[in-house]
Amino acid sequence: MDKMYIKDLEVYAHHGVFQEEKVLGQRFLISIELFLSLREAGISDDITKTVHYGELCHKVEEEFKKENYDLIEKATEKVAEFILLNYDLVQRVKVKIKKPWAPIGRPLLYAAVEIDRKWHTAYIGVGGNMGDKDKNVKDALELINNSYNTKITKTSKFYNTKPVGYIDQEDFLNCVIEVKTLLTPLELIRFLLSIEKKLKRERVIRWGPRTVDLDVLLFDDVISSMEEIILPHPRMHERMFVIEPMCDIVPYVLHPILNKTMIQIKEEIKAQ
Ligand code: PH2
Ligand code: MG
Ligand code: MG
Repeated sequence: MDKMYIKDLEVYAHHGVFQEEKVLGQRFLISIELFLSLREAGISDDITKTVHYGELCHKVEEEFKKENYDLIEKATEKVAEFILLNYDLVQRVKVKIKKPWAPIGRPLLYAAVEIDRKWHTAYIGVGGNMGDKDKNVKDALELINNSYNTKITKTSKFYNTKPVGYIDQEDFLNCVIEVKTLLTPLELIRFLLSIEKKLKRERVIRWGPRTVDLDVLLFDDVISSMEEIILPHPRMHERMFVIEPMCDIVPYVLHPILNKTMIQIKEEIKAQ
């Protein structure tokens, strides 16, 4: 991927743990690597097809001075987030912030942190079989989309499905969505759990009735076996109520372990 660089943008600000840093302030050096395609601007010579680095520097400075933080970690996180939220062309960003004059009673060239942040693509399975199912599912989608750092980019058709697993319950309404998110897998799961709670989901019977169930199916190409987050979702490839709607929105996406497309998986389930 192409890149654009800002090196050592000098900004005077008041971040720091020590009182004198908060009061007196000091100089910070901000370096930025933007990952974006420069091809269109390279062909057309059109500034609107790229990032205006002069404007970016002014905006970053303004953002960096808006609030004072104890930690350069926090100030750096805020800069990265600001860029990803405000520059649609930018997929990924690295931000490094140096403090060359940190008052630590020792001479040093600088103290610095560097972070690497990007928009992730995740697929979420949505299902519900209690109360007003259509409303519950739509409310869940709205709550997801109302967050500033997770946005729905595709929505499948809605499907009425027979319960799978624990059979003695009402039919489900199911769909899947594609989102772009700045969250980590664990943060995304916790965010979705908080929405399930808001919509009054009570976990009584495993695989039993629920107002709304939100499962992370895929997160980029991440493979994870952590207790709180197993990726890809361990049963997604067995479940027509997941694979059929996946085929609506991304038929050719690959399951990163099985190395098969959603369409191939659908054909396999059908054959069983
Ligand atoms: N979810 C389950 C178990 N069974 N069956 C259908 N049809 N739809 C679901 O969303 C579903 C299910 C566990 O999450
Ligand atoms: Mg589930
Ligand atoms: Mg679940």
